[in-house]
Amino acid sequence: MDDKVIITCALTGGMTVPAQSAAIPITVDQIVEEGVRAARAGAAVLHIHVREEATGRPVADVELFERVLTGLKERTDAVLQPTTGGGRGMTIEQRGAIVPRFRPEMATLNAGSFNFGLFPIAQRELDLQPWEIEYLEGTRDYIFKNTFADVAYLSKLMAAAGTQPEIEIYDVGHLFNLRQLLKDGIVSPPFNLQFVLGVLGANMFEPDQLIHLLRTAERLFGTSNFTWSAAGVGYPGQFQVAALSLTLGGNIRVGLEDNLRHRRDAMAKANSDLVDKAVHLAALFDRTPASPEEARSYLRLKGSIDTDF
Ligand code: KMH
Ligand code: ZN
Repeated sequence: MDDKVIITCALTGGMTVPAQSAAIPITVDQIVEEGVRAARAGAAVLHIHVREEATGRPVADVELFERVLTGLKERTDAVLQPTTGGGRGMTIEQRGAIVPRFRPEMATLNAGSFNFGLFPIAQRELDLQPWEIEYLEGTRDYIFKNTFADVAYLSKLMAAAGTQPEIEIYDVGHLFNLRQLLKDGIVSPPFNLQFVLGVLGANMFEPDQLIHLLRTAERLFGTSNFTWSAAGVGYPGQFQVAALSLTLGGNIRVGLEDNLRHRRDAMAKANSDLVDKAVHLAALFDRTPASPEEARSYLRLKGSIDTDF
């Protein structure tokens, strides 16, 4: 994979509210259209959340997931990776329901609990709906709960469904959590890790932080026991993380779930703007986007045929 890079596009999600950008896909049709365009632009993996269609509020509605997953599967071969992280206010059962229902090739598995602060967004000059203010302000008292019991619960669902977890690591302690889960036989290598930097309450992006995460994973698990990708939250963090990940030989995640700008002075008009920029950046490092089939082989996925949607 030296000359390839797996680009994941996180299309929409619990990190943002609709008032921040008209480009954030809300309805099933919008999410599907955005996913198709992102895949055409070079994303091999589509990371998926759903939103209540009337309001844009992040929800864990299985019926909405079904419409998005089937809509995307009809039109793209990209790996479809639904979230089990969800958004504020969802129980672990609600978050995990997509796994036995759809038996996806891949789903996210968040490796630790932490504060998840979105409240600074409520201080900006935005035309926020009352629910958006409540959602953002409510994160002053929000813990993104991923206890050992939660991870074990989701991990068991994924093992039974043949779903490969993408393990989200936001801070170095999450790697030590993973080591304990490994010792307890709850997860097994090789792991697919996603280092996420820039969430208020976990780790911010500094080059040393990403390098420390990578070196710690190498030390704990051995270099051949995991693949990795990195995701930066916000701008310019999303592309700074991508550039460092490309430098270090990792894969990258971009998308409107985590960042709304594709240049300092320009909002992205679509997820594909962010994927386009990632493809151009990768080209500077002599890397071209992996195809969905190449991603499946590298990430050891079972294939889209063996899913229930
Ligand atoms: N938006 C990321 C910071 C998940 O969906 O499981 C969190 C995320 C986790 O994408
Ligand atoms: Zn997500």
